Amino acid sequence: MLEGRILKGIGGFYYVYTDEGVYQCRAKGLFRKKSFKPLAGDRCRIELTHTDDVEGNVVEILPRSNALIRPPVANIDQALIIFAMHSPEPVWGLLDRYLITMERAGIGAVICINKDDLAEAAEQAEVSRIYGKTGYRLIFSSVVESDGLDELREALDGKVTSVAGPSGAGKSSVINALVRKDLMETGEISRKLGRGKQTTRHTELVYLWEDTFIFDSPGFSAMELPDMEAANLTDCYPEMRQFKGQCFYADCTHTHEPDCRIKEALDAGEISRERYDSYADIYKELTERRNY
Ligand SMILES: Nc1nc2c(ncn2[C@@H]2O[C@H](COP(=O)(O)OP(=O)(O)OP(=O)(O)O)[C@@H](O)[C@H]2O)c(=O)[nH]1
Ligand SMILES: [Mg+2]
Ligand SMILES: [Zn+2]
Repeated sequence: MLEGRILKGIGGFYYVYTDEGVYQCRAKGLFRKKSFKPLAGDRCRIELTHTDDVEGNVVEILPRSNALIRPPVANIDQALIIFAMHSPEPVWGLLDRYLITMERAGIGAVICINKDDLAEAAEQAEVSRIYGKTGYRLIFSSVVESDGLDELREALDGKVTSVAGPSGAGKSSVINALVRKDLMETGEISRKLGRGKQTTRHTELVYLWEDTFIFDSPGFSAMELPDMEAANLTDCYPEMRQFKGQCFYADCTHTHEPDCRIKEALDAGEISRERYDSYADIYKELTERRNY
């Protein structure tokens, strides 16, 4: 019996990373019957077999510390959210939605803004202004110019990190640059659509170095908000959360009330206008959703 981590599940096979190497395994009928689906990142026990088509059987999935639906991964320590400065153009509202999902899941996030080589210094400063006060670590990178890679390596070291971001942002390219090998397939940006073409099709856990793994996943262009009360949204914006309980009204929504500490912070530049607007948009969406 060996213990390992599921790297990926494709076509009924599970590829399990162990100290002795990677084994191609089947999951026992047990899982199928209970409609339990092993996820990439699951820690498991395998039994080695000696049949022709498989090397082992996954006989047990160990308890998960967490699991996400999008991307479908288990046991992650943090999320790395990768957006591009250009090509595809960043949609910050989508980044905010992903951050909210991670806040709800209690998982820390690092923001990586890739393709820095395509942007002017002023554009980088603009992104820093919007996200610099959020408390999230913000790393600018360029695979083309090998920028920011050491900072990324440091942020990932010793952790299991899930990567997310729009198709074409350069998720697989960044992973290849980190391992200094063309491990993951990368794709072009469609000139006509101005976005990526979903080059990565499966979620896969990649071994980077000792105790350090990263998930590559297909990009997404929409992110559903978690099921939550609008009143809890402030908790999902770290730069707003710090002012909790400091508004005049205990149930202040920070949208129209007087003596609002969040509005004061906005005026003082402690919260960026873009992040505040994103809060207000999503707040509205959450209240409207509850009326259905
Ligand atoms: N200029 C520039 N291009 C980059 C950079 N990083 C990646 N690219 C290019 O962007 C394109 C898309 O990169 P991928 O790594 O396939 O993007 P992805 O996020 O994995 O996309 P999906 O797998 O579809 O989700 C490729 O043509 C890369 O060569 C960068 O830092 N600068
Ligand atoms: Mg990819
Ligand atoms: Zn308020």
